[in-house]
Amino acid sequence: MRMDFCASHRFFSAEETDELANTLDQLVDDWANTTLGWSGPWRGVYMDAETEKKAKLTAMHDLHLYSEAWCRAVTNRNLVDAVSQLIGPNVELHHTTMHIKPPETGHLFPMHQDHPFYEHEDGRYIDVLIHLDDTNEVNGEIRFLAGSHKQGALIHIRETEKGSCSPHLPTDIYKLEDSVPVPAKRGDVVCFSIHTIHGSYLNRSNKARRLVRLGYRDPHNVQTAGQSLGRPGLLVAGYRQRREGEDLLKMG
Ligand SMILES: O=C(O)CCC(=O)C(=O)O
Repeated sequence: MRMDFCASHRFFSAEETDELANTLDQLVDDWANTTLGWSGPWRGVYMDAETEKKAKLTAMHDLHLYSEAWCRAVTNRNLVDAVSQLIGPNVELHHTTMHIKPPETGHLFPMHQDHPFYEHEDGRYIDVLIHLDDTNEVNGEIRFLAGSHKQGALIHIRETEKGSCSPHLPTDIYKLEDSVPVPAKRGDVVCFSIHTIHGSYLNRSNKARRLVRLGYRDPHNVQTAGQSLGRPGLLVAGYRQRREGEDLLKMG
């Protein structure tokens, strides 16, 4: 699998994808939250006032702790082997996160790296998007800035005069219109680096656009801040090599 700035592939059969999609819908009914999503001045740049009030995101973390189908997905042998080719041989699952753009005004993502959301010491970290719907320019397919992972971790805007906001890159320098669309089919998997700059437009279709992000890292790539800091994850490929003086994992 070639990794320039992102790579796309199929790992799940139609039946497996149906099961994942149905379970996702159940998780939405039972557990997920629908909110305004990310905050920040970028909302006024990309949306008029009326759309901005309506734009929402349905999200939840760690689906694999709630569903056996998603637990099987994160340990899918072919998927894990592919991630292992990119950052292996040793691979640890860090998180899973559902992103659903509701119909008509489903949440836009300004250009950003994922690094500020779960900071790690180096680039041995791969994000994997599992698509549960076909994506295109109408429902807001994922878009990448080609070659951007080579810049490493960038400083993001996190504060405005109104207080803190969701990390994002300056909209006058990093523009959605300069990014490369990566439309996908239901069941497709798209992989990219924690340092790849990406974003997506609003969902303007009359159906939800559903995907789940899986984060995998080299177990020696130490997390320094953000989502699930300090929590050990499943070792899905290889072995957790013990470093000089390293203690056993702390689970609590
Ligand atoms: O769901 C999307 O369109 C964007 C997702 C995203 O930005 C992310 O997973 O970091």
